Amino acid sequence: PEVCVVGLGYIGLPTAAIVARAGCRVRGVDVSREVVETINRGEIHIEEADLDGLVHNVVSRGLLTASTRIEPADVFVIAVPTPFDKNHAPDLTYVMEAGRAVAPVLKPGDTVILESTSPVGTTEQLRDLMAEARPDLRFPGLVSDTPDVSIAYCPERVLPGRILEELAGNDRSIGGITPRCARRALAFYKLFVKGACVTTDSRAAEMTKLVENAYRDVNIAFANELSIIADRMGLDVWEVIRLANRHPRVNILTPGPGVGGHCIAVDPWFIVHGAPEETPLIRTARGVNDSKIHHVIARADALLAAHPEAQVACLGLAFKANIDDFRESPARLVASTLTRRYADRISIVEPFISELPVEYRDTPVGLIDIDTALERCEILIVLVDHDLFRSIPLTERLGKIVYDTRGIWPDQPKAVDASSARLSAV
Ligand code: SAJ
Repeated sequence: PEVCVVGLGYIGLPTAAIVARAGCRVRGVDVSREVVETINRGEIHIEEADLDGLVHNVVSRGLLTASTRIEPADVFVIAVPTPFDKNHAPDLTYVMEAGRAVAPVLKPGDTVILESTSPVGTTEQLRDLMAEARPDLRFPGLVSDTPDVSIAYCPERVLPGRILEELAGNDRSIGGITPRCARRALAFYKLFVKGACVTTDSRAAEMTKLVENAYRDVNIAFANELSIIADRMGLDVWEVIRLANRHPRVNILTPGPGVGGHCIAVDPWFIVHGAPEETPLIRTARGVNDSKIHHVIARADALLAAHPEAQVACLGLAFKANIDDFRESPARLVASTLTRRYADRISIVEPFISELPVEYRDTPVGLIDIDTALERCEILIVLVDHDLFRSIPLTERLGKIVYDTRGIWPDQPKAVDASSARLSAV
């Protein structure tokens, strides 16, 4: 089939590239002219393992082309952002705009698949919008006879940093507006997915995606709450978790400076918004994870105030290890808050950038490499568990005052004075 992927971001571009590798002719569509030009040169605008080689390959073989215009195809995959507004209500503007743009080129036999994380009922709303735009076509769920087009929801569930591997390897839930729609979408995913493809209806598939990320958020909240409790009690949370996880049915996740990224910190709100009275646990977990950032800021602030002469290195700005993605990053918020208070003695180490973000423009804060930080700084604040930081041996950290919010250096001796001894246990 000819495939059109709408939205060439972290999900759309890798999907377009993998579908093209499977031998389909793919047109990728994006509103950004710059993104389109970059891809048509065989280059990429995001950092993701092995994606550059793959895109270069499929573009040079003519299998993938990018454009700002949607044109007729057999399968449309919509992978645009679904942010939330200031009241945590889902903002479906981009999804509906994509539907509005696809509708005019639809023809009988086409399949439209929504992949964007969406609140329950969105796929049906998308169907309604397209049905209104195209009264000449029969849409699924609205007619008793065979519809002209198929519409399905199939959420991505790939992990940034492992996108290509997981796009092909992970199982997929494929939710059709009708079972026939699900079968049509299934035939498409079978072209490039090696994992199991399980069919269901669109509402169940929408909820499944939200539930996966809410599950993760709730479990990280448990770990983060434990870290605050352990700090209060003067315990080493990493040791407690390591010991508890030896139980065959216990698997506590890893505390950190908070939950970042554009998925886990966002998707639980879509469930809360859909059932406000029935979601005390999910809502509280969000609150715990958000407040962990402020706990870390307060602890770091106390440490810096207790050592007024010390040079400080903040290690990492990304929202998690080994990626260049800074969206909703707790590390970035911690570092910029500390910068507002202690700009003259803070430096940042972030191997995934060559220039500090805008908030540092009028500050004396510098971006330094890890060797310079180890030479120059007495205080190290670990905010991201990049492999580069994890690999620093104890011999190079001896004598440093360390606040390790990610638990990457379990062998670090506790600092001598009371305030930092408690800190190193956080
Ligand atoms: N984090 C912790 N402790 C942990 C695990 C994660 O503090 O034990 C933090 C990370 O540092 C990061 C945030 O949580 O700030 C989220 O990181 P993540 O690696 O758990 O997840 P994401 O946001 O990169 O990707 C998630 C994945 N969902 C699940 O694992 C259920 C991925 O499979 C989804 O496709 C993705 O969201 C998405 O797009 O929805």
